[in-house]
Amino acid sequence: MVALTFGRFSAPMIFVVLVTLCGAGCSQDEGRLAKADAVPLSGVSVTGAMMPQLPPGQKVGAVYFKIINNSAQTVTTAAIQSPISERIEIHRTYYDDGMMQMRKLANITLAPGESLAFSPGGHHLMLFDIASQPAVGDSFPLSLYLSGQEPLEITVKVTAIH
Ligand SMILES: [Cu+2]
Repeated sequence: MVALTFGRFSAPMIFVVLVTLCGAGCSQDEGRLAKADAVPLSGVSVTGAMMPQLPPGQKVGAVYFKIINNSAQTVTTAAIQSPISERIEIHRTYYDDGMMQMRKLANITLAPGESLAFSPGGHHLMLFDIASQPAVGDSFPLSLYLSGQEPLEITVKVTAIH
């Protein structure tokens, strides 16, 4: 009789205990995984983001910065957005017969530990159809999406043309 009662209650009790343990342990793990998918990789950073001020009448700007991948995984750019431009491309300057040319790149990929400087004469972001001329000293936001990650939110400072 005692054994039967024990048997009757033990199954649900164990079930509850397991669910409770799992509720604490498992959901935390799931939360961690979900976060790893959604949060910007903490090891990827962008520094020194700047755009030389556009000459009067010009609607195309170049943005430079340095991106560093100190995360443990290879990252690839997926999309770049900014409220000041509907069309942003990754370009690389090269010289053909002494003539400066630009090539559009689909994306850039950085292995763990790699960094890449976007700088005049090299890689840059090209922002087309900039509607309003930002003044020197102004800044604007730019979202850099890395595949499978939340975007890196970058502040681009407008600098004087040298
Ligand atoms: Cu360009």
